[in-house]
Amino acid sequence: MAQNRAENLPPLFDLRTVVANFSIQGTFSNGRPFGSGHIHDTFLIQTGEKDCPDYILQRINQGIFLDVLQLMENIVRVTKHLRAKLSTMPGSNLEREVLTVVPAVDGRSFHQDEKGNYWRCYLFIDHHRSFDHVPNPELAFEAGKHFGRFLNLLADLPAPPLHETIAGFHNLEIHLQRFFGNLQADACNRAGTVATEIDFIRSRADEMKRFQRLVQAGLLPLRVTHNDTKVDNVLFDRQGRGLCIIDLDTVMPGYVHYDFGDAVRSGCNLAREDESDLDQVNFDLALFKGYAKGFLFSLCGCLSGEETAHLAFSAKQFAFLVGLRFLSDYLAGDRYFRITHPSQNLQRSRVQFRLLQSMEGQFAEMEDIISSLSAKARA
Ligand code: ADP
Ligand code: GN1
Ligand code: MG
Repeated sequence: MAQNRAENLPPLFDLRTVVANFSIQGTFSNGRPFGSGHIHDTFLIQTGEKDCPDYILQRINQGIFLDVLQLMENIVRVTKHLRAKLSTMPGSNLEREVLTVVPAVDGRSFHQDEKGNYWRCYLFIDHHRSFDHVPNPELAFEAGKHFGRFLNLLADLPAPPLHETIAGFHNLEIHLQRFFGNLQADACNRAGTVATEIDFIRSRADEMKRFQRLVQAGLLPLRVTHNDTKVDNVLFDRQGRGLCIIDLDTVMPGYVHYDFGDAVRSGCNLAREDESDLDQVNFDLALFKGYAKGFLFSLCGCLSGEETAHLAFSAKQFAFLVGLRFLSDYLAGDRYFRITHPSQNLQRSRVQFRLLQSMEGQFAEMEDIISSLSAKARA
């Protein structure tokens, strides 16, 4: 696993030299850290010429993505498929609506430097807007519509199945085991400060395993899903229309609930993901309705009754799962998620657990929203 993410900040790289290994148009002018992703080191590379594009350069997190060749093979397959499908739709702008992998000068989809770091490069999608939580139901609708459309477009991705880039990524049993292992090891002597959160986890673990039981019973179809639908992984255009789904590292076989649950727990929380004032944390039903409407609009007729029946639950499941992962990482010494201060992962987990409580208080309404939207979609 990666070294402590705080100690890992900010590594100094000779970005000009790294960029020279990619087939970019124009010349390197400057590079700076970009975005708020928790996983990779991401840089915006600007070129000196007005008529040349800018680029996103990423140092891939090898502590998390253990097989970079498989990772990039997936991304190349997925982006090619999306591009082929969009190219048949009039008015599509392929360079803005799909990630474009910029090849290395040796033709590969990545570059490995002399220290062993893996780098990749994408065309920068400029003039976009991005949100940590969606500001209004109209944008929530757009985000839902776009993530739903993404699933639709990938539904006919030809065999073979995509590689599983992170084993057991959303498997709750695995994350619970890892959590209790980290708790027992208590490598950083932090367990004493999280008694309330441990009780919270214990009191809900069995309910949350419900989803795993459905999977084990074979009741849900395996699809190609994005699996990391945090709402800042959809870029919007200036008019607030969904533009491009990014962060394709975890596109692999999964269940529709992974994409719905993760988007809703991130997008419909009125507070920041690491908000320290927990009273700011609230799950917003109007945003939820907007998102669900957009998602079901795109997937109209594609989902089974069993799938829609558990969509509302998936929001709770993901608030629990992501909160558990943050707390687990806090106990392990912040090795997975990038942090900017020592208690950030603890704070993040508290936000998810408070969000889950907020969902619990409104769960009947959440279920009603999904049933009435899916009844309308069937009508
Ligand atoms: P992480 O896995 O660390 O979240 P992402 O691939 O999501 O990494 O990239 C981090 C951030 O960089 C995104 O949230 C977004 O702001 C920005 N970004 C990534 N790719 C692009 C792109 N092609 N064009 C514009 N911005 C991008
Ligand atoms: C990570 O990559 P990013 O920052 O979009 C994580 C997600 C978590 C999210 C929590 C590969 O998403 O699973 O839900 O942080 N991605 C990976 O903010 O672990
Ligand atoms: Mg991201």
